[in-house]
Amino acid sequence: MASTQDKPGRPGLSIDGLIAELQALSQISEAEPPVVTRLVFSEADRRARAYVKGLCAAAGLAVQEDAIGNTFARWQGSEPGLAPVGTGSHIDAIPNAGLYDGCVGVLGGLEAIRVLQQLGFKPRRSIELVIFTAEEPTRFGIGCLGSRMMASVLTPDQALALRDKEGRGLEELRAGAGFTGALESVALAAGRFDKFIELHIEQGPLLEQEGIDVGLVTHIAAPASLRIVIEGEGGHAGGKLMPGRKDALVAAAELILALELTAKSTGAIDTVGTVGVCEVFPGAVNSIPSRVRLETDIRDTDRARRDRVLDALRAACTDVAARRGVTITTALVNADPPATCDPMIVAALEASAVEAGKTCKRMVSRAYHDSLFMARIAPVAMLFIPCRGGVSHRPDEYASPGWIGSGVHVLARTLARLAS
Ligand code: HGY
Ligand code: MN
Ligand code: MN
Repeated sequence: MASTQDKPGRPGLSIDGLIAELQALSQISEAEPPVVTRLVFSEADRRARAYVKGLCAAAGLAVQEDAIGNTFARWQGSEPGLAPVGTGSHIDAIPNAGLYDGCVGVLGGLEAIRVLQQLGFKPRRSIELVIFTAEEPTRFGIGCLGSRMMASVLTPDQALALRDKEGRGLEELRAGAGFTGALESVALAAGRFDKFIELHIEQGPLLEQEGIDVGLVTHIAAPASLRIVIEGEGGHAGGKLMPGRKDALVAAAELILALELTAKSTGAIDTVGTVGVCEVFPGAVNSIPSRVRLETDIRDTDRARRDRVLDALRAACTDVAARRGVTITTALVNADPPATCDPMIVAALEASAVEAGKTCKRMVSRAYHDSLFMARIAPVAMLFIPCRGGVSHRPDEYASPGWIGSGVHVLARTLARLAS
């Protein structure tokens, strides 16, 4: 059971099929391949879901979907009354993304199940593959919609209030994708899963730099997102002289720089701040911007340090508004606590890595993942594999078959351990 780079002559189980499936999934995109864009509830998302569900059914898994499309593919264990061991991730992708983020955890999780089936393993606890709806924040501005609702971190009413850029809500979009049922039914009770493990690319450079096969995640950083709307006076770019202008975009520029400076000056390398969305109105070259919307992303492994950056950014808004005579309003989209992975599962992953002859190290996850919310209802851990140059959220994101094979190998051994 291992990667395509098995030792010569050893009857290993190749993952060539998995690599082909990852490539096939990447072709299901709203953008021209190799660029992957796959927004939740888009036509591409629907086709991608159908493709993966087909693979699960072909593996003999019982597939179910909840009211917003979280998908559960179960390999029935010999004791069906026991809570299953879960694994999985997401297949939605931000614009201009790569093919490995999330998909390695879904198709790699499926491959781990198939390898165990081929080896004749019989699980006592069921093993359940999960495909989470809307891990990425692109559609509704908040990440992990599916796992937040599963963990009751986001209520049905809060979810119903979400809107995408075209003003469409969850009800319209989920119905359009064929998902019905009471939103209350998405919430899972604690204990629904005995344990949960997510396989994912690191989305950072450490494993590749240090030549380590797999990462054992001990903590998942705490993400926060603050929406900032700046309103000025606008006006004619030629007729309105510089004195007395109330230019919303120049005010926004000050805030963008303030976020960068604050994130850099906490004294901790784990603090990060990003402004990934800057929407300018009216967006005409000869019109002074009258309204700007900024979506900011602030993270840290330490919640209090992260919240100090949030507070500093709010203070900068007050200062810039007063000095420039613009109106600035802020809204906190989310400010989640970090998650601690379950030491027992981390130890099981480590034991599996050693058995498989793979090198490993404990590390934090700077990206957030659905495991951040699964940790509210089950013991979780994450297994990282390297990605080239640490690159992610770009079309040149890449994980080698050897790296993927190591991740699948260690995951399969650990699932077998936990499901026995
Ligand atoms: O942004 C994140 O950390 C994740 O990739 N959605
Ligand atoms: Mn991502
Ligand atoms: Mn991801």
